[in-house]
Amino acid sequence: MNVNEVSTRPFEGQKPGTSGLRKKVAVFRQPHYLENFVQAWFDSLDGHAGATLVLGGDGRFYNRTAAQTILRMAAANGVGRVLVGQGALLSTPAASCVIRKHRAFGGFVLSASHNPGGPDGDFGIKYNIGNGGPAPEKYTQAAFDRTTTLDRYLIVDEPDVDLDRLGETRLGDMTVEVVDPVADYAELMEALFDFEALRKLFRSGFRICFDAMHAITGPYAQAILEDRLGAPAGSVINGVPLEDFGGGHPDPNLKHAHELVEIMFGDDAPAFGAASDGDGDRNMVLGDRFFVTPSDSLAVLAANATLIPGYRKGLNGVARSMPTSGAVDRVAGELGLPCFETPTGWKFFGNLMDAGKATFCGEESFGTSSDHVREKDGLWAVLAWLNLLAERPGQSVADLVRAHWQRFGRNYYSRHDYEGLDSDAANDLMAHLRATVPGLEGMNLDGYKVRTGDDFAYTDPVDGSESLSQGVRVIFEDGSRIVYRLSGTGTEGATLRVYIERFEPNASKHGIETQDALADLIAIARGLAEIERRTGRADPTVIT
Ligand code: VG1
Ligand code: CO
Repeated sequence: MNVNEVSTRPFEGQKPGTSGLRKKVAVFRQPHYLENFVQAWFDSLDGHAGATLVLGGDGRFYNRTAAQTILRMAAANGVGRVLVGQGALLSTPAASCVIRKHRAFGGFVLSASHNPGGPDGDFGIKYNIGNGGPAPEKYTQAAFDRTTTLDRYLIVDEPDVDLDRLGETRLGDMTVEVVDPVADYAELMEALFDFEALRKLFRSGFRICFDAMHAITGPYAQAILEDRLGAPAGSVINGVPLEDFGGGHPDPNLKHAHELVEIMFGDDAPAFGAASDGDGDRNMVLGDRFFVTPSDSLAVLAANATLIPGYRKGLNGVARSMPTSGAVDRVAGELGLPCFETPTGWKFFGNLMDAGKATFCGEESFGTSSDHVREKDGLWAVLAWLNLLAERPGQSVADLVRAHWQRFGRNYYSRHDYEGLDSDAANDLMAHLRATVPGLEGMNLDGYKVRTGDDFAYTDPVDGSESLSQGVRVIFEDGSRIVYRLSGTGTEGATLRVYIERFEPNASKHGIETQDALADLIAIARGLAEIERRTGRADPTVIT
């Protein structure tokens, strides 16, 4: 095996964000850029020599090139075996599944998730540890520290591996096994959900529309929903993964999944609609002319979990990210389940799930999953909803959600994103909030009395690690909240996220349009942060 030691110099800014390192493709294509980052991982990890790694990505532009580079570097760094998805494909939840099932040491997932792809789009890479989940902060910090001093990387001088043919090959002293990207994942889904009940549901004429948005979930949805469960042909739309996602923005929300939204809000809509994102970990759930907020989705699934075979015994607990609405907290309260509040990003759920403290976890950003893997899982959420609907014949998605509100109350909830802001202006705005919000305690803002104002800090209940400055919160006496934070996944300027929530126990007031129900708080949120004056933006770019 011919190992080359290539000399290099550190690149600035290789610090992983909320979910790995995300940059423009042009940045990743600079000579040595990807190699440096990957070498920093090998240098900071302990125990990968001779071990098994998993590799795959969402199929976006540069996915294949990056996969070949990582394979050559893995061989040079002494990795024993790499399981790689055919075509260098693996959805994020499938990568997590494969790592766990094959007891791999860890894995690299190539994805920039919901960010646009193509030569002018974004690329990304994240490292997952042996539990199948995103590397916690102590690992990402160590890898980042290493990027700042790196002066060489190791790579073998070997031809490309044929990643389209299933089976084993050698690359230097390392074994490369090309695996079916769908098989292990589909088998896991079959173990959790009542596939027979789902087949019966489709035989009864139940119609769905699943929008894969030309991203990675297409082959998974096709294999599971249409081939195994018998959903009518054509139930999966935009099912062929494309390197640029067909020019779209593979983010399953009401703005970007507009084709699905038109179908579900049009005449003769199917009973159920769903979409997933670039790497398959997000989901949006819709009923016939009805949108389910991700926070409500988590709460409804938690309240009804025992209807699903894999969760018949009940949940150990639930967890949500801090900005996610408190809808699931109410379910936990009533069912007597522990409920955890973590910072934004799936990596914070891993310890809770490993310790058996949380079974269902969710984020307001269209992420829901359980401890079957250690990532959020779009198709899992879709199958969970379908399983509930199969157990509640005659009830629509809207019926289920309205009944849920009636029982637990409704958390009106919305997120307002201000994208592409000047970074300095956005940082100043956050600094202003950090300085002023603690002083608001006890004050009355347009009829809302402030209970607390702080910057969210988290101490992991399992390993005691601390994460500071995870979002500025203004919490009112009636439980309403405004949360501000800057995105850690963008690649251009800064994105300010403002999360607004109000609880409404009274069922006769559950029919208000969300933005109207939150109008007072939205005005307070804009005023407190001086958004227009500081950013020049009168309105958000995306409302979810
Ligand atoms: C966003 C979401 C966060 C999610 C993260 C990764 O992060 O808010 O909830 O975990 O994306 O999701 P941020 O820092 O931009 O707010 V994915 O599907 O992009 O891996
Ligand atoms: Co994603």
